[in-house]
Amino acid sequence: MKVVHTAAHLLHDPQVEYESSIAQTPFEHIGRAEAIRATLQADPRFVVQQPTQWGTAPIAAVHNPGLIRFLAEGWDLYTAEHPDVREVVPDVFALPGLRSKMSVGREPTAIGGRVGYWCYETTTPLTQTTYTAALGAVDTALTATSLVLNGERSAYGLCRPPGHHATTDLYGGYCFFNNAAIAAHHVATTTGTKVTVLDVDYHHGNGTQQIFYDRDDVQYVSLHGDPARAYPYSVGFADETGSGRGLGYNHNFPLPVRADDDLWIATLEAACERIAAFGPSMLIVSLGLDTYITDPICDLAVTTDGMRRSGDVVRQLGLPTVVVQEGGYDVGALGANVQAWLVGLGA
Ligand code: Q9C
Ligand code: ZN
Repeated sequence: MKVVHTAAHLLHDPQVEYESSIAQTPFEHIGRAEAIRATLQADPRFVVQQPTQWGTAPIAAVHNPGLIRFLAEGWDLYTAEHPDVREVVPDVFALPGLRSKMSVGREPTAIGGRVGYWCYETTTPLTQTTYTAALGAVDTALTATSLVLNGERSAYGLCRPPGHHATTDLYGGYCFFNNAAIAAHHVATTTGTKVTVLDVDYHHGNGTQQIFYDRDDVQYVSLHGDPARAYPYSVGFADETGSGRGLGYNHNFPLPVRADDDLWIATLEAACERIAAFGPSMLIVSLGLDTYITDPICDLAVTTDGMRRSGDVVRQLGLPTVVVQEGGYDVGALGANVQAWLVGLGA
């Protein structure tokens, strides 16, 4: 199986995240992607290549151009006012409740206000070179996608930073641009065919769901920790089924604490029935390994063999498949878990 990877991810290397009211070493760090690359490079079933560059047009087809502009210039403008800052985090969030009944949302001119207009939480710091790394992750997803469009049965994009929490207008959840959604939109619009995004990260992909919620050409199917207890808290409930033309094309499968391999696989099989009924031309998998039994920030109980079985269930759909890396924070097991999943898929 072809693997797409770029060293550009090393340019996103924040030293601190504010999580659970504590400043701590980030869970999402460069060692994650390096661990995955080392495992796959040592396995002759995988061949690693670099992405080509796609520019910002495919990103602007999915995201607000204002978000792209902010990520491109935000660090420079912020540190011009605050020279000692190494990573930018919002301190005021432009929540709709602040202006409800009174005003529409308007991007502030002050850089301190702009951060909280485009970012919705505190664990996604913007560093001097984060924008370049985020572009590299998009390039990685699109290059893996083009390999499959050109006839590969499957390909894996080792995207970092991840993407599925980034909405049309907002970044957060370690995500800047929604790599999987950009790839899915690219396929749907350039081929005129239906595409499914299957999201198996522990966390609900609120960004991907939001981007496609009112569309009938891209189906979104997600298994995740129940948002009543799990990040991103706001969406991911089973009664969110799409709106307008998109009604019936969004499927959420929230799971209880400590869900094990058998419950996970049974739920994945139910999800795959929805995919088969939709009949897409291509599958984009948002692959998070944070469902793993010893993941430090999640609470499901999937094993490495459960990862292999997951890939095998998806293989049985018989669809051209692009796998895009999302989360997974037990770094000691991360390479083996990605490898098991992709071997199950047929690497
Ligand atoms: N105390 C991905 O797996 N922090 N993102 C949650 C809860 C953000 C996870 C804070 C978790 C984001 C791609
Ligand atoms: Zn996750």
